Parts: sequence; C-alpha cells; structure tokens
Amino acid sequence: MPKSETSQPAASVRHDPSDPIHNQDKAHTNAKSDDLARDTAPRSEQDRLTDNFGHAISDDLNSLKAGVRGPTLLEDYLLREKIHHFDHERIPERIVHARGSAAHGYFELTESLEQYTTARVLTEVGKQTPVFTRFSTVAGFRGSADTPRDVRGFSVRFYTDEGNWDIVGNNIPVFFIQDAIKFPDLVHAVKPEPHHEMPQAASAHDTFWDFISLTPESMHMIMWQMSDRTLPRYFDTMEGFGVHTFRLINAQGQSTFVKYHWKPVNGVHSLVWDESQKIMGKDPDFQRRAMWETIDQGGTLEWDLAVQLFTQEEADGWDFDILDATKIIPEELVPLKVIGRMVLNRNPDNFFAETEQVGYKPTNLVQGMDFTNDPLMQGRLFSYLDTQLIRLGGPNWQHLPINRPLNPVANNQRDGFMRHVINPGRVSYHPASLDGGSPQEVPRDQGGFVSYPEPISGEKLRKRAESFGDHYGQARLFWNSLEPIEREHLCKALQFELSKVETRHVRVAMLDHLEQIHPLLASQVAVALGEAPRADEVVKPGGTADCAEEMQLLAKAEAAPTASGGLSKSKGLSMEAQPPKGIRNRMVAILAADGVDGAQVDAIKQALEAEDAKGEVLGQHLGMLDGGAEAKKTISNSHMVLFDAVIVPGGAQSVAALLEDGDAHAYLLEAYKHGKPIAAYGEGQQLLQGSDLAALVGDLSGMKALGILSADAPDMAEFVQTLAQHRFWGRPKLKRLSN
Ligand code: HDE
Repeated sequence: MPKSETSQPAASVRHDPSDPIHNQDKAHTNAKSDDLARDTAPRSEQDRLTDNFGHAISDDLNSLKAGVRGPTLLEDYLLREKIHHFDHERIPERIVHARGSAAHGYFELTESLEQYTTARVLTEVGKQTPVFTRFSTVAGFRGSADTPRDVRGFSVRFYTDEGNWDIVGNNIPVFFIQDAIKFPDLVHAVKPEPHHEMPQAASAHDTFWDFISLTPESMHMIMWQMSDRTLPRYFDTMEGFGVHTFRLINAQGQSTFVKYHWKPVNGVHSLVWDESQKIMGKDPDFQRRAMWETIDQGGTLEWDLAVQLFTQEEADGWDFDILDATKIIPEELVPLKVIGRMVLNRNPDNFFAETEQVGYKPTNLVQGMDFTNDPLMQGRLFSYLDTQLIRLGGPNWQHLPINRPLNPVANNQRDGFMRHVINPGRVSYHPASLDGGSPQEVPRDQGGFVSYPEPISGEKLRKRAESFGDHYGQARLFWNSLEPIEREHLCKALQFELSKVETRHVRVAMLDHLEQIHPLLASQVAVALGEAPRADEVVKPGGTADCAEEMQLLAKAEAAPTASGGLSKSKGLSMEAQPPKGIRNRMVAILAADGVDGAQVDAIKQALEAEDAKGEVLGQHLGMLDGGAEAKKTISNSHMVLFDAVIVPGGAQSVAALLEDGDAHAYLLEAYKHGKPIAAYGEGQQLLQGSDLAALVGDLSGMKALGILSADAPDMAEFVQTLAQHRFWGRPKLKRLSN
C-alpha cells in the first residue's frame, strides 16, 4: 500500500541546507528588511505542523472518513480549513502591469537638493534609504512572458524616515494620452480583444491600432513604443522615468519643477524582435530569472537617479507644455543632474507577500514635494488608491508589511476588513481632548505636509489647453535622434504590428499619421502593407529585400521637429549613440562536450567573473564533462537567445562532437543573426570553420571588426572589449535563413 494511504503521520521534512532558494545571501539587511522580519515566519525552528489556530495536526495526508473506503465526514474541519484557504488564495491581478518582478535595496544620496526641497531623502547626503522596486510589462496577464514588445513599469518605493515616497514610472519618458479620462479606453484597446481574449501581451492587433489611429496625441509615444526601448535586454539595461513634472518645495516655500530619470549603470541595451519572440518560448521568465540569479549570486542591479530642475519662467519660454505627459524636456534645455544611486541587492522572501501585495501610489510623496496639474497625473492620484480596495481587499491594505512605512503611523482611522492594528482607548476622532488628545497635527516647519499654494482660478470646463496641441513635433525629434539601425528597427516594428491589423482603414489611417512624422517612414511601412508609397524613393520589401538598403534610405529621412525648444535632435534619446559601459551581469554561453579543455574554460570563466559577467558551460549532458568543466545547463535545454555572446573553447574531442551536433551549430547561427559576439579558441576554431554559419557566410576568420574572434588561445581583454559593444549590426545578411 502506498505510504500516503496509511494513517501514519508524515515524516518531518526539514529544509535542505544545500537548497539554493534557502541559502540566499541575506547579508544585505536594512531598516525595511528588519521591519519585514517582524512578519516573516521562522523557517526551520517550527517543526510541529498545526492548523491556522495552532492545533497540532497528526495526519495531514488523509481526510476523515467513515471506514477506510467510506465517504468523507462533514466533521473534518482540517480538510475544510485547508481547502477553504486554498480556494481563496488568488487575488485579482493588476488591471495593468500584472506581470512584474521586484527586489529590495537602497538609495544613497550623493548630491543634496537642499536648495530646492526640505525632503530629507533628497538632502541627507550619504544616507541609505531602503527601497523596493518592481519592474513590469503593461498589457500581459500575470503569467505572461517577460519579453513582449511593451512599455515597462518601473516603480520605486523609498521607505524614508518621513513616510513612503513612490516614483511609479515607466521605462519611457512620455505617455500615450494627455488626460486620465482616456486611460480606460487605451487599456481596453491594448488588452486582448474582449470577444476571444486574443492576443496575449501584444499591441499588434486591430483594437489597439484603431484607438491609436484616432488618438493623434499618442504619436510621440508610439515612436518610443515601436523603437527598441520596448524590448529591454535586462531590467538593469533599461532607463526609468517619472514621466510627469513634479514639484520640489524648499524651506522658503519656493517651488522648483522636477523630472526624474533612472540611468542604468550598465548602459541602455535592448533585445532584437526575433530574439524577444524566441525568449518568450525558451524562457518566459528570462528577465525575472536574470535579476533573481544576479542577486542570489551576490550581485547587484544599479541605477543613478538624475533630475531635471527648472523654473516656471524657463517653462514659460518653451514651445511645449510641461504639464503635457506626451512631451519630454530635451536635455539640451535642462541638463540632467545625477543626485544618487539605487542598488538592488536582496530578493524578496515571498513573491506573493511582497511583489504581489505591494501597492504603489503616486500620492506617496513626502513633505518638500508636491504634484502639478498634469491632467494625466491628476487622474492617477485617484486611481492607485482606488484600485487597491478591490485588489488587496479593503481599506487596511496599508497594514501589509510591504506597504507599511518605517516611521510610526498615528491617526484616528479605525475598523474595516482585515484591520491588523489594535488601537486601544476610546478616542477614534479628531480633535479630541480625551485620552491625552494625541496624535496632533504637525506644522510645516516640523515636517507636516503642506500643499504648494499655487494660485488657481478658472472656468469649470472640459477642454484641452492649446499648449497641448502639437502631436507630431516631438515624434519627429525622436526620429531624428535615432541612429540608422534604430530607425530601421522602428520601421520594421511598424511593418510587423500594422501588418497584423486586419482592418484596412485602420492601417491606412496609421499611414496618414506616419506621413506627418516623415514620408519616407510612411512609405516604407506602406509598401510592406501593400499600400501606395508616400514618397518617390522606396525600397520594396520581399525575399531579397536588403535591410541595409532600407536603412540607408531611412538614414536620409530628416524631419522638422516642433514643440522641441528649437532643437532638431536631442541627446539621450538614442540608445546606440551611448558609449558602451562594460559587461557587468552579461551572460556568455560556453559550448562544450566531453574532452573540452577544462583549464581554458576555467580561465575564460574567471576572466568574465573578474568583470562581474558570467560564463555558463553548456554541455551535451549535465554534470562534469571529461576534460574538467562542469555543465549546469545543456546545449539542448538552453538557447542562444538567453545569452549575450558565445565562446567555443578548445579540446579536440569536444569540438569533434560539437561538429556533429546540430544544436551547437544553431547557437552560432543565432548569435550571428542577432549581432552578438562569437569567439572560438584553440580547436574550437574548427567548429567555427566547419559550421553551418561558415557554409552560409564564407570565411569567418577575418571578421574581428564584426565581433567574430578566433585565436589559438583566448585573448580575454579583447573578448571583454568586444562584448562591451553588445551588437555588431554590419554583418552581411543571412539570405538563406528565415527568421
Ligand atoms: Fe498606472 N496604474 N495608470 N501609469 N501604473 C497602475 O495601479 C493608471 C500611468 C504604472 O508595480 C494601477 O496598483 C491611470 C502612467 C506602473 O504595482 C492603476 C493612469 C505611468 C504601475 C493604474 C495611469 C504609469 C501602474 C494598476 C492614467 C508612468 C505598476 C495596479 C491616468 C508614469 C505599479 C495598481 C506596480 C499601475 C492607473 C497611467 C505607471 C489601475 C488611471 C503615465 C509602473 O491604478
């Protein structure tokens, strides 16, 4: 009889000390991790299994029955309690940004903003403020993949001494709409279509583009969305933006406007579309896993916080409105000032309790800060509080450990579902003289929050300001600022997305908008859709169409920006134009089989680790390979798209086996196609020379400038420098390999 059918109690299972999940580096504690520890259940000390009221359980594997083969008894309260809990373990997922991952860390201020604000988090240089930061996609469900073409959420909560401060931002500095009243429509349009709930986590469908084609204010955002910005490689290779204009208030009560920017220390890098799509199948948790493993192995993810500070007088001189969230403020008008660094260094202990239950809200500001009248932001001020009522089940969601602030909460609010705090005494109102009369209001000079007394008057109306009226000017500024390869990718993204739209008039309406940005761009998209070109010159798509030719054409397409402070292009918008910043947290595939040169593999791995990058041996089988390298992944259970580069080390027997292994050949083909560095050392060069790739491209030995390295022994300095460049776009196209 199987053991589970006996009435024997289960053997007590202690946690396995070699289990990596339980051995996370918990060295990175801070005030918030100590606070969370108050509610974190001890792991190994509690051996006795109990129900939720503390009664010890003798058998958790068999329900209470009338006879060993008889019906289950209603009396079985243990069965009912367990299933009751299980039945209610799901909460509604976020209506947007459902798919997300988060980590703990700290923010350290390096430059005081004392001249501009009294907020201590922005004035106490050297102080480390605990943070909890969540990255998300927007459209997909909670179980969707990490890498669709989508805007990414970038939410940072600072647990400051003066209460929580949340910057609930995105990885794109502008938004689709100018007014919050359009948000439900935007989200309904992009989400899976309501009749058949397709497609998942994708904007390439009719309802999205129908809405967009009727919403010209979205054109600037559309350019960002169709660029490689919506395909970040890792979380720590994407920027973050507060998007709206906020206020800082100094000790004299003066207001300065501020925009927030997160700049990744590792630089800004993206996937290519073919790679993104493959990753969704090969490892839908790709970015989540990369963050988890980096931190679990003692690494960090880091961003600098930069601000743009400006006055009302400066804003009055610009040809766009600082309250319009579809506009950036070009760095040439207001330079970025780096004021501190965020370091993420600790994984959550429990995904649900922390990442799922965190409720960010833009109204979490501390004294010395305030909002502006941006009509998009004004709607958000209501929405985030409202949404938690249903999602987290009532007005006491602030009590949840991940949501409560570090400083004490004291007020006379009481009751409601799931009240966790026991408030003694008879006073539940304010003002009160009973029970000592506390808590008392706090004057501004002692840290009480006071709104900036901006004079306001006006007629009550539903109208958009004329200063919000330019919808194409900054779209052109963005286009002009891109490098040719980025323009080519943007054009290809539009061709892909709009070719998925089944309704012709929607496709044509979008071409009309694109024409306003640049006729050459509109033309290249038009011909892919089978429509008449919008310019004289055009590169026809098709089996032999050469992207390089299309790229050359698009490179010539200079537009005439407006609403851009007189600039024709702006720095900081192109990712390609930014200089490489090293290889930290990059992952390199090392292809190996039995007989690999283990000493060479060790040297390669050590050289990568010295730069905080990682070499992963992919064997033909798991475990120790003859020759002395350990494979923790295999060539067939992994894929090139999950790595940033590939190395074939020496070892005659290993290389002979790889030459016979079609999957190994596929790594080289994929790396080549996606512009990633390829290196072969010693006998490894034979794989390169005899590969399917060489059969298609020809001799690969003289292609160092295109990121293909080969040598008798590894030159790791050269490899590191090559990897730092990420992609080599100029490689001849593989005309005989389809995407
Ligand atoms: Fe959000 N947004 N949003 N949003 N948003 C939510 O709040 C909303 C907007 C952003 O990691 C929801 O707690 C409205 C802009 C992020 O938990 C909801 C409007 C920006 C996250 C909501 C916007 C964002 C959200 C859903 C138009 C960039 C994930 C769950 C006025 C600056 C937060 C939740 C997390 C989440 C409403 C527009 C960023 C429904 C009404 C603009 C990063 O309240």
